[in-house]
Amino acid sequence: MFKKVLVANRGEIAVRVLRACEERGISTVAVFSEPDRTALHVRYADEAYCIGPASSRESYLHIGRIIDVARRAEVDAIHPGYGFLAENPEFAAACQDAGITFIGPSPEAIAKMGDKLTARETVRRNGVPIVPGSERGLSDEELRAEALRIGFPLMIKATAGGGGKGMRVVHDPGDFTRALGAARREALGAFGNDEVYLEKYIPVARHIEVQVLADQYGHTIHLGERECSIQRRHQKLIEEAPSVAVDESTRQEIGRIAIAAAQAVDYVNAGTVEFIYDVAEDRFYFLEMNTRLQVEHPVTEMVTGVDIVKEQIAIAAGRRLRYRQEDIRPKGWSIECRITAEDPFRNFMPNTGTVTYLKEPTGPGVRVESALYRGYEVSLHYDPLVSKLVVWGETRAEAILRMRRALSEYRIGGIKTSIPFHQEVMDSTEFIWGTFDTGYVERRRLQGQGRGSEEHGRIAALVATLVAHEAGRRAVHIGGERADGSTPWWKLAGRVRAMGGRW
Ligand code: MV4
Repeated sequence: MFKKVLVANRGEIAVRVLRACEERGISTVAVFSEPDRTALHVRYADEAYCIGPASSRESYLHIGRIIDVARRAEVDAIHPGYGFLAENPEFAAACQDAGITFIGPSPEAIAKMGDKLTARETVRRNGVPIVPGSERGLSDEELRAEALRIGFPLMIKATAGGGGKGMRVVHDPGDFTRALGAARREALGAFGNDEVYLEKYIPVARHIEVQVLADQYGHTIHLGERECSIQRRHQKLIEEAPSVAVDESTRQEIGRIAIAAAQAVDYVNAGTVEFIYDVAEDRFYFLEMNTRLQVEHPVTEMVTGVDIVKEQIAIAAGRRLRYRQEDIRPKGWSIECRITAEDPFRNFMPNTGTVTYLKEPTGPGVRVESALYRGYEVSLHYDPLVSKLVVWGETRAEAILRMRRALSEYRIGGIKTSIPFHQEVMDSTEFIWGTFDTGYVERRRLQGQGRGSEEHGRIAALVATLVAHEAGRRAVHIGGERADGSTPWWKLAGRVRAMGGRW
């Protein structure tokens, strides 16, 4: 096992990885930018080194400085967390060249999945369903012909893109040529590469992803799915495991497909295979594979009992997977709310300030992954994510009720956070019944009353038990919402009676 690991990240994820090292008896090294000198990850690590000024380019993205510190501190391995250098094949290769283990997949696997056309083509050859679309190396003229074959609406996506960057929907054949030009220019500006491809557009979709783990000996397992459809401008806000849209046989099927996708690139370590679920057609398609630990990994940990970060370290150290697929038996339900330093009443405007008061929730089924402390200064240099509130419950309803309780206990003074947004979601019918799709956040208007001021939210959540647990079937829409998306409790009661449920 490694003796010393460097964590090339900041914030809550750096702390998360340091905790895994601590449990494995591994010494830890943190790196930090000048404004992060007093950050929690710096205090948690055994040693910490400044790697530059606030600018990420000059600190957390600076491969040379990080490798220098790793050499100086004589670490065996580097964990990249998520974001920053986590999916940079040059960084993974630079670690290798310095004789340091990169806790993640090979540079080749990262590069193959990072190029979205290569990823599509590679997984397709392994029997993975992909959205009907175009292949590589087509001229604008040939793409236009392809567009007519695929049909409208369609999407133009940047080959070097991913995560929603460089995407465009085209509804009308007359708009295609202009959109293609604009997409190419945008891709060139953002990624230095103007290659694009086409996909049939899926108008009503859910974002569902499968966690995989693969060791160095060809053993690959999946840990079930996460539902990530509650997002805004491609930033996920709430995730849960499992998904109400996935039944047991579908779970096994998309699990097998996720394993096939990973094996197509000889994947090693933890990764996530992202699917788009076509609600109208009831079909799953591969979208992309994220070759890193994800923000939302805790919900999978809560339902499977697997410590994904500790497994990542073991895999990188050459250990065999401790689990066979049959050992993975998800239990209960987990939900994560991303707490960001954004004002949900001002269009999620990022805000700055000093945390003047802090009381984080605890109690049964509550887990907080936080970088916050009293005196912490939120700046605009980095991602606004400051904390993740994760709950577990026996049923989805219990998880929702726990989240409501934990959100109401969470007190953060001095900065505005997204907590009021989460409180309203926990009261909304669409969320409680699980009938949402990726358009959910855009459709809603935040009411601004903050936490559910009425009893109906709590009752609605209780009622969800009958759907998620007792009825054991996919969510159904009940209708009758108020303008704020909540539902009068008597309508829920009537629905439950109609379903033959207890009230
Ligand atoms: C799509 C799609 C519909 N049709 N592709 C967004 C993230 C990136 N991984 C791929 N994404 C999507 N790809 C096809 N062919 C819908 C999404 C999508 C999305 C699009 C617009 C607004 C919000 C979205 C949320 C999740 C997924």
